[in-house]
Amino acid sequence: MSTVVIGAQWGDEGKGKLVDILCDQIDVCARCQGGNNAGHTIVVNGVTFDFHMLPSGLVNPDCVNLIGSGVVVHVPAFFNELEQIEKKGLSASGRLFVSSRSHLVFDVHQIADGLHEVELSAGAIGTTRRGIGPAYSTKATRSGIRVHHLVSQEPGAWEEFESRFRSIVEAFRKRYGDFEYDADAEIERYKGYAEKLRPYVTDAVMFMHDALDAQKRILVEGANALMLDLDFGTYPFVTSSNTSIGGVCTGLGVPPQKITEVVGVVKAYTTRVGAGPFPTEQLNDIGETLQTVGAEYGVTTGRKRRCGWLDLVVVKYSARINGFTSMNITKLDVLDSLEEIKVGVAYMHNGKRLSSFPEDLRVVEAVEVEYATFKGWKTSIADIKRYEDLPEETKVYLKFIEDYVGTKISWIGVGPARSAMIKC
Ligand code: 2SA
Ligand code: GDP
Ligand code: MG
Repeated sequence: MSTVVIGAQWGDEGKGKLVDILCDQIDVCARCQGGNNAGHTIVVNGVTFDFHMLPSGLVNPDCVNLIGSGVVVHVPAFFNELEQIEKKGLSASGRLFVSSRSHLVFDVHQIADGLHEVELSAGAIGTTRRGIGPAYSTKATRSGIRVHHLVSQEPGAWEEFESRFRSIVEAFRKRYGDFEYDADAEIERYKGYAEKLRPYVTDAVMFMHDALDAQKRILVEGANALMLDLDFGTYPFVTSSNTSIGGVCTGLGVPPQKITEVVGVVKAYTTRVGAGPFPTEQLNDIGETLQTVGAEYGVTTGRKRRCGWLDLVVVKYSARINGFTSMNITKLDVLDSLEEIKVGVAYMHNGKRLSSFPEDLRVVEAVEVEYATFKGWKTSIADIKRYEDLPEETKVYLKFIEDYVGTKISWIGVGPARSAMIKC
């Protein structure tokens, strides 16, 4: 049985918290795409954990965790993050693995990420500058370095690593001109990392299929979200991986039939970090309230997140592509104080109602959003544990979402803590 958790909007819906809750009944937690651009905050017994590259399943001491082949791995960040969570009392010993097929992100990719953003100037994507785009492009041009290249003990392997590495640096120098980067020192540093990383490395295809054959309960933790998908998001204001359901198969080497559940995580309003169109954005008091009450800051970069109303055109588009079998509505408590709550239900363009999310960003920028308006519940729902106990106005809001998307709500988040989740 495998369950996939995917963000339905532009990220930061609260996937980490759901993954943590589900991991109670899970044997294996796997990441399939992205890198340390992800940021998942999990609050357990008052302790806050921030995960970037490591799977959130590490919070459960019985859960084995995998960084899959589709993930791009910055090795120094991997060890840094490991050290941070170990300081908070978690042990990853014997239950954290990295795919030998994962591509490596080097500091030179991060430098290139920054230089590219500067070059784009006003058209910058607003990346996390973690080198994600450059690392995936190195992979796509077949010049990349995979984990096995680094840790291999086969004759000639280290020489290949070195030569591939120098070619990567040279290519970026050709592209961006000279920049400060000591390639020799980096190669030396990676000699040490090869030894340090080797115990974590595994053949992730075997790992996943052994787990499936043994009927292990598997959870795949999506990073980023559908609207940041390289193919289906608001291109080019997207990340460089497939954040949609397809990324699970390509990133882990598992066939689609093995995916039994796909939970779409939907924030009760919408946020976005970085540039790009955002039809329901509220550049006013409402946006400010959502930002402040929802504490909407990037986990990786600390950037303020842009905020707006829930956009069901986006959620429906996301549900179709990902095949959500149910949804987790999160951060519903953030709407507690609002007099009225709006929800985007359609896009109008040149007097026509669009039938799906448009691919052309000029159109996305130009659409007029049609809203449905709901009465706010004006009371705290933070301590509510059962669906039946929610205010009537809240139930009306939730029912509308379910009906519009055509997918049932299985979980409702009413606060950041693990305990603040209603199971429907
Ligand atoms: P990148 O760095 O190449 O993946 O950036 C490309 C776009 O993808 C967006 N992106 C994200 N959006 C939301 N959350 C992300 N993770 C962090 C978090 C972000 C942070 O959890 O808060 O700390 O700023 C994330 N990662 C990438 C990014 O904003 C670009 O629009
Ligand atoms: P992810 O990237 O989807 O895992 O989400 P992030 O961790 O980046 O951002 C979600 C933020 O909202 C985190 O700070 C969570 O602690 C917090 N959070 C998650 N669920 C809820 C909820 O139901 N209510 C409130 N108030 N906060 C939540
Ligand atoms: Mg996040």
